[in-house]
Amino acid sequence: MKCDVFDVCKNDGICYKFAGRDNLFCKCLPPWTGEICNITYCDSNPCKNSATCVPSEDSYSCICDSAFTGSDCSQDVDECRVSNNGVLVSPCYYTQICVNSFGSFSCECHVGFEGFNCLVNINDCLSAPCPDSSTCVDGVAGYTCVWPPEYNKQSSIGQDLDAEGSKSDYV
Ligand SMILES: [Ca+2]
Repeated sequence: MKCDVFDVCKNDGICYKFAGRDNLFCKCLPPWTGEICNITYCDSNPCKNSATCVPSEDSYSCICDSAFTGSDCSQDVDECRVSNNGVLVSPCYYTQICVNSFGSFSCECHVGFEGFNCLVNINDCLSAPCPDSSTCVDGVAGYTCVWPPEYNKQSSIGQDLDAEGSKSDYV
């Protein structure tokens, strides 16, 4: 076999043939390796949980999704126990309950809030609970009907009696 007859070495590897020997030798360009430079250290899928594998000359590294950690991204991140200078920083807003799970977390929202991290104050005015001439101002699990001055009426506060906390999973 001769180097120049076949495209023996893949991925721009350089082919050598030593005088007096039959076999060819490929010098691969990183991150390619193997006899004919057609494999990398990522080919065995060493990174877990949809992580991105980056091959190098003699190894690989994994870039983890934010929900996972560890050199091969196989460990769950406990999003409920992330600390910033020793202070726990919950991803759930307004002191809601955070529940960690493998690859995710969920928040149990207080009454009147919703959304994956309970940041959304449910709009209690959506059902148009106030009389026509007044203006509805959204509150937390409730609303206020505000009357124009010419009506000489006190604002009235309404409560959403059906309101309850919601549980939302972050994915
Ligand atoms: Ca988690």
